[in-house]
Amino acid sequence: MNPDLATNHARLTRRYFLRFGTVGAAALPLLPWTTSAADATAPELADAIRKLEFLTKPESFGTVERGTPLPYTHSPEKLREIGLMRETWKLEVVSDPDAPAKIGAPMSRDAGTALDWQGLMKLADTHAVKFLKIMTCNNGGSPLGMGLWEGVPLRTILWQTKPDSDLRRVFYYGYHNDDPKQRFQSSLPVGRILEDPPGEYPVIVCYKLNGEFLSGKRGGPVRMIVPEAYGFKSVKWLQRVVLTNAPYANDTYANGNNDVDSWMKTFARFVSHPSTVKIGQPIPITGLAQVGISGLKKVQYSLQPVDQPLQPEDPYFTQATWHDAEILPAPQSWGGGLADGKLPAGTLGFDPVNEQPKSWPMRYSQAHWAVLIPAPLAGKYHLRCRTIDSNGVAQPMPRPFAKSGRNNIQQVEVTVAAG
Ligand SMILES: Nc1nc2c(c(=O)[nH]1)N[C@H]1C(S)=C(S)[C@@H](COP(=O)(O)O)O[C@H]1N2
Ligand SMILES: [Mo]
Repeated sequence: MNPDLATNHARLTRRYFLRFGTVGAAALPLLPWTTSAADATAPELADAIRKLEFLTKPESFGTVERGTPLPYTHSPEKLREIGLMRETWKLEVVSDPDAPAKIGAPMSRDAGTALDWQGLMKLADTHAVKFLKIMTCNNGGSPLGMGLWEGVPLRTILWQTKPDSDLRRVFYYGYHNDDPKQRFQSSLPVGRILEDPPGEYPVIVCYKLNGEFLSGKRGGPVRMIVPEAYGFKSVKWLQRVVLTNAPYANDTYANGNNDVDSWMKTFARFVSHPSTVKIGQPIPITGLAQVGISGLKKVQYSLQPVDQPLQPEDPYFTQATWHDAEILPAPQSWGGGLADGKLPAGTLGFDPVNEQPKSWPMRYSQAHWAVLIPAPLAGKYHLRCRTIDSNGVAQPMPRPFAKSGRNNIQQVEVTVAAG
């Protein structure tokens, strides 16, 4: 790459980010991020950053759903009958007849011991937790939405069944029109439910997204949320948990050739970029990075003239010239429809006193990033972005296989017009 471009880039980046963190929030009442975006040298980038919203409004989420009809589209009478309204919802937690776990107190509809909404809310009074989690389909090109999820740890409910022995795995599924072919199920090792590795959040039986009760479309009244996993583990319209001595996964997604034991991966995507700029103009770029199990150290971009292709034997573009973008700090206003844009007190991962994140970026969440690319020569370019995780590994390594979560390097075309 043109060495002038690199030097120029360093200078511009320094100037651009000189005021990073020094601009008072008071001076930027409308900006969700306290960054150098207010710098008059880059109004285009300031505009693009202003448009970023950290949390996704529930109605703006992408959706992956199955069912004919979709369960939440039934009439209100039918929804009441099938337990897809809060007043009639019930959760069964029972032993697997095919590989029984020994439990002392099954929670079943037949015995009248299933957990109902009131029971769940009673548990919520003392056990509710909330945390940030990005929802991503492992087969999707980019995340479906970023949420603040609230629920009761599944283990709190599991212990109520008085499990004794022969319990190795937990199967679970939701309402499926009483048609076995429509059942969408997932599973976890029981150890993951009973114990959270340090720094990890519990698997929750979830009833709120961004402070509001879950809509039917988002999986309400109650869905599972598995913090570190791709979306298929977070079963919607949850009604049945089966405690089993079976040692294997029975996930519906296993039938689709998916890796059902994949932690979320770290990868970058563009949010905004121009497709054409005039010569002499810098290129304002914004993006997001999903923060997977190995964290996020850097986001980088590369601008490669289309007529100077890289070696075909370098599918991950490791030989390209990569420059750092700026990872934005935690937002001042979280968006997503939260009142005042504020996260509620007690959100996991935040300091209870100063209400700031204990670390940033946070795993299984996202970070936004931005960069103003110095004006390049006229021509057509491939613009790419990638992450470097906290182990120093560049995307799409260390796990490049698509069926454990799609994390290919994104490429877009930008034209720098001569006249
Ligand atoms: N009951 C049920 N739960 C489900 C699904 C489904 O089809 N039925 N799809 C799953 C898949 S594959 C994904 S990626 C996530 C998507 O969650 P969202 O639609 O709330 O964004 O929901 C999961 N939970
Ligand atoms: Mo999915």
